[in-house]
Amino acid sequence: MSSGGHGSATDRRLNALFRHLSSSARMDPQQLNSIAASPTSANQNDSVFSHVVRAPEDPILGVTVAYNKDPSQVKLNLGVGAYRTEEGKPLVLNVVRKAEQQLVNDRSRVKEYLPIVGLAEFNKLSAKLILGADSPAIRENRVTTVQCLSGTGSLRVGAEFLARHYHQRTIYIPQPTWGNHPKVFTLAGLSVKSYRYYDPATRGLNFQGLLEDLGSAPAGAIVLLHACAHNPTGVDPTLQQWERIRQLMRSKGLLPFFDSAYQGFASGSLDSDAQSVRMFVADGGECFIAQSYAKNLGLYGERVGALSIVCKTADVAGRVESQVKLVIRPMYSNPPIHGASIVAAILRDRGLFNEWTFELKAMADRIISMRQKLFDALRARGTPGDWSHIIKQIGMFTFTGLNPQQVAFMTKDYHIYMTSDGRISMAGLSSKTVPHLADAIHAAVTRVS
Ligand code: PLA
Repeated sequence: MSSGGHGSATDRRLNALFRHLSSSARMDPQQLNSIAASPTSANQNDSVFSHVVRAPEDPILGVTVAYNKDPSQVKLNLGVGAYRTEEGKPLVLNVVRKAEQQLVNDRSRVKEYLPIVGLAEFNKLSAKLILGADSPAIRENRVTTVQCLSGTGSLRVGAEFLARHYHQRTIYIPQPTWGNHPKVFTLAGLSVKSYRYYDPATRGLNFQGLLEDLGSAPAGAIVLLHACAHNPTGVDPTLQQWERIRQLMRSKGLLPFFDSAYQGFASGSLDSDAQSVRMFVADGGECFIAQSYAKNLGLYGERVGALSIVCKTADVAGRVESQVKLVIRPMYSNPPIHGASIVAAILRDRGLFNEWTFELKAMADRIISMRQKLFDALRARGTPGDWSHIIKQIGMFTFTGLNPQQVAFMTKDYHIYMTSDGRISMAGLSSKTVPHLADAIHAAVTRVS
């Protein structure tokens, strides 16, 4: 804390935290200062926290809170991206059950702390999964991988490292993006700007806007890229477009930070969904990758993920890892053992791995079939508008184009829960519930403008 550089990083973080808290509590800084200056209250029965203002629910996880409170029999939660079966039930993959059984049966396993960077075998196999088994970067020991708390924790640890050790503290995120991105990066001490990504007129990629915005970003800026199945739009660049993005970013020295939360969910293939990342690693340049096993292995609540940092040399990678450990140790000391052990058991065993790829493909295919069913149901009802984006978009979500009033109407009259930006989780839908959703969309579009 005594060095100048470190001190200013701390100040930035505190300022960011202050801005964040004062905006979410809707208080001006003076008000907060006066509260901080008078911690005790005149009345002994008053809590020292009586000034605390109730915060709004999270825009995504709060949808589930509202859904849980609704007593309706026909209610449907299409808010959070969580896979459901055709029966509308959460799914624990068979391969996960098998791996867990193995772990339970192995009496030699103990509950000791993991190292700060987590389970070594898990880290190695996670890097191979995203970069490819034959990746030269792995062979040359230029990649450091640390186990983190799912995708969110990996993003946060990577961002905190960058805020401390990287010369450019601005990160560009797509407009729109996952709602938690700006909060994670701001609180890590980075300054957040956005680049154009989605064009509401075409419901596709605003490629020109993207190139212009990244083209005018300052040299060295960090750029957040969704590796595949962009959330919330379901719109990904083509491979040719990725190549243009790569050339532009490398020519300007922009630093890629990939968020890979859906590997295998976009196409059903783990390798196809990693192509964007592998393209950037193949050119020998540096990049960050946050991986999540929440969706593709259905390990949501186990909080298992990894942060990989691809460096130019093994020597740099080793020093970077030593500093990442200093980020993690005071944050949560070391990561939990169970989820990472499940993943390692599956990735190390060819039989279990193959079984996983089948189950993953089945989940991806079910989501894709829901797209077709919903599209057909709207066509059959003659719902006004072009709904072809439902079948064109990729991954877990459809970005419907419904406005907040139409969403509120669908929740009130049809008990359908979704985020107010009109995003629906296709993974939460089933053949049985498609007609209800199509009725609701039809009514919203024809009755609410
Ligand atoms: N990155 C993206 C792009 C995501 O969509 C999500 C999860 C994460 C990271 C973080 O996932 P993890 O920490 O659980 O690994 N997005 C969900 C859930 C599925 C959420 O908001 O937390 C969503 O409904 O958008």
